[in-house]
Amino acid sequence: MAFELPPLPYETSALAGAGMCQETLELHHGKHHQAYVTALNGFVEKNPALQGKSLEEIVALSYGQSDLAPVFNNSGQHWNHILFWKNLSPTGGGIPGKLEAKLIDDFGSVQAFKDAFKTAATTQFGSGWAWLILAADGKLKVTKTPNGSNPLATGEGKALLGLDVWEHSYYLDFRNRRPDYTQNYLDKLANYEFAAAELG
Ligand code: MN3
Repeated sequence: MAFELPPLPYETSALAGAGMCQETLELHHGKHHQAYVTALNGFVEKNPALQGKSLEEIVALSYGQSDLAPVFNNSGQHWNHILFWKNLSPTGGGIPGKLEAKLIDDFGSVQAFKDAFKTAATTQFGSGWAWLILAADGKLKVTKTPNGSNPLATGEGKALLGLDVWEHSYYLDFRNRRPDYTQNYLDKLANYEFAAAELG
């Protein structure tokens, strides 16, 4: 069965008031994410070793394999964007009490978490992602990965929030200002309700 582009959980115009315009979502979801899905399906079609495997299995088996780098890049980006759309909300920015308490426990304060996330997002050189993960030791941590990689591949932990810092995700709304895009995400777009639910 071929992989498919999941529908957005909101209208393409829904996030405009929170700093992500309709054109950004149309291009990012309809063109960029679709291109990863199409490319991945092409690789699966040509490689029997990938057939019948789940997306997570393909990410895991292609990670670090130079001959499978294009498979990893496209499967990783498909996985990352599935999470990314769930991580955005027209009414984002509000942190539920359960998650707030854990952020304070593990980072010292909500501000310290936001500062760490902003640093990760802005110091990722070139394309990549910033993450809030639940690490194996039970603590929340902020990490970053290049290009299509993610915490599933690296085994660092369970991804709760992933912010796309490829230029295609912010250039129409924030031009070259990645720090402003990241700050806006943390304050207005991030779906902390989703992250709190994933905490379990
Ligand atoms: Mn993207």
